Amino acid sequence: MRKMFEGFLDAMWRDDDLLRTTGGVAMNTKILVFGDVHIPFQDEDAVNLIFKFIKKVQPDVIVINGDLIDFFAISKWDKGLGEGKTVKEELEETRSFLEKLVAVSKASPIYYIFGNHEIRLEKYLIRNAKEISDLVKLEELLRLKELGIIPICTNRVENYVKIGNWYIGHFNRVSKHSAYTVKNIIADRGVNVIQAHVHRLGMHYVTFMDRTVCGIEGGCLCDINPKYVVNPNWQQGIVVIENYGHYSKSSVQLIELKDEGKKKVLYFHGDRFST
Ligand SMILES: [Mn+2]
Repeated sequence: MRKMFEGFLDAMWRDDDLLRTTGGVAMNTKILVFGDVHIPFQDEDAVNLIFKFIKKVQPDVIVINGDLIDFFAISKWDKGLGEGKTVKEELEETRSFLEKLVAVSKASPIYYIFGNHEIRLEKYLIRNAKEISDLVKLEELLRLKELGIIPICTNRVENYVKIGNWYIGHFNRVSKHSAYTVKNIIADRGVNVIQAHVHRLGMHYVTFMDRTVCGIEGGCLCDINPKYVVNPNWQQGIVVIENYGHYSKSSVQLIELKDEGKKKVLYFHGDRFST
């Protein structure tokens, strides 16, 4: 059983925790959430656009919301599709992505939530080399500590972080249509969620007697026409939470990545970002 990671699941972020982390910048704190890059099946243009966005906007906190790496070679799926990158090559590409992220960004903390694809490594080891499975850890293979990136990997089913009143995670739930997944998560759990995993964009709100709850599906940054899926119902995007002094008053934006001719484009506060 993997050691609990410093109790992050239990840790409640208080506003002053973030104030400390961001050097006392209470106003206009920005949290960027993106996920499902699926290296080596990333959309290079989408990834380059996000790096450009980060460089300019400089979020205070970044959450990589799972499935950054695909681990195709050790999946249970059929490998006869000619995709063929080795685990080592995938790890090297993922490490380069993280190095670049740290180079362009001053964000602190940067969380890396382990999605079902990261968990593939541990499951593979347990199936095939159980006796030494606890000797190999993705966070160590990627040398996350050296980069100052915090892995969230306490659970083999799903992982999340709680920042303010937002639960940001790679929840183990999928529905067929946009926003249906978060509709179901909200119904079960009654909290604000930002879900990765489904590769769709969607928002769903419910107003209860005492509060309004919001669920967001944040899209993906992978190639949305890969060889291994036919005509997937996927969209690319990111999420930005902006906090004006208190989380309960935070504003959240779902930002779609668009194709304009051969360019990948997104709009944020009237600025146009383009590859
Ligand atoms: Mn996933």
